[in-house]
Amino acid sequence: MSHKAGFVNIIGNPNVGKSTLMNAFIGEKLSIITSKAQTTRHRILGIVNGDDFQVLFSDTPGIIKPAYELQESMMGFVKSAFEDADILLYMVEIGEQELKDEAFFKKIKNSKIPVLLLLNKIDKSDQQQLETQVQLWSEKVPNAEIFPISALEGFNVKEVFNRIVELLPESPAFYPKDQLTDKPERFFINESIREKILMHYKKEIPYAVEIETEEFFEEENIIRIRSVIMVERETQKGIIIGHKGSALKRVGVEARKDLEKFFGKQIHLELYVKVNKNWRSKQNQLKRFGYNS
Ligand code: GDP
Ligand code: K
Ligand code: MG
Repeated sequence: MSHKAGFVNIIGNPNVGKSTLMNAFIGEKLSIITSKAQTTRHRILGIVNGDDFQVLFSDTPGIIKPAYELQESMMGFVKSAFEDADILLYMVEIGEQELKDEAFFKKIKNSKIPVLLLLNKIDKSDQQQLETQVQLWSEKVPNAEIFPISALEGFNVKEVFNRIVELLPESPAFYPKDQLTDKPERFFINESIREKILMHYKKEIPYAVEIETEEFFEEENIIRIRSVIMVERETQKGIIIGHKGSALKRVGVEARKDLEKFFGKQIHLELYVKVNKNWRSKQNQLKRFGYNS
């Protein structure tokens, strides 16, 4: 029996819905989603297996102009997404004009591999606007096949998936067929905690935070986890903890609920906060958190 497999990379501006789409394809919450830009910091692989195919999706951080070391590294993940893909999913949202980065836009237009342009969030548009946008994008990126979709409501997601499978090259599987992702369990723990911090704290706080899971003990009926929330300054530590520990407690409770769903087991989650001065600007610290190869 012939077998198809390949890498499919999802790129686009921040907040257009890339992580929502990847989770819709996978059927699991692999990639965290919030309404804030820069929610996704790493390149995350999501695997969909069939009897005769394997699709390897990469969710990437949105395209931005790097302002500090962490962002430089994030854009490295986006660049690598161009280099090893078999199919590109270029996602835009209804009403968006064009990619902020001219160089990326050129790469997409000159792409040697198939490009599917996904016009997302059409649940927010009417027929008239939709037609205008499809026309606009077909002129801007003539090499792309255009799919209007709603990643959130699942509209046309199946059709896009079927087209992807059609376009996949003949190849054996790259990963075992029961594998969902290339990231270790600790990664998802860290990301669940970071998602709650993105949701509940304002301004700079979420961007100054990194999570490290120090302990992961799986017992028969429970998983015991201890994670540290790293911040850059003493003042941020106080904010994370909140009045009598109330803010931190909320993060812990909500993250635990998500993790119980993800692992299908009872979770005991212990969180504490530590100051790690200016980690975002230090190469060695970024390496430790997996941002540089
Ligand atoms: P990313 O930054 O490109 O990964 O975008 P996310 O997947 O994190 O989504 C950003 C925001 O857009 C979130 O609030 C999502 O719920 C929302 N969103 C994603 N897809 C859709 C969609 O199809 N329709 C609507 N209305 N909102 C969406
Ligand atoms: K986002
Ligand atoms: Mg994302």
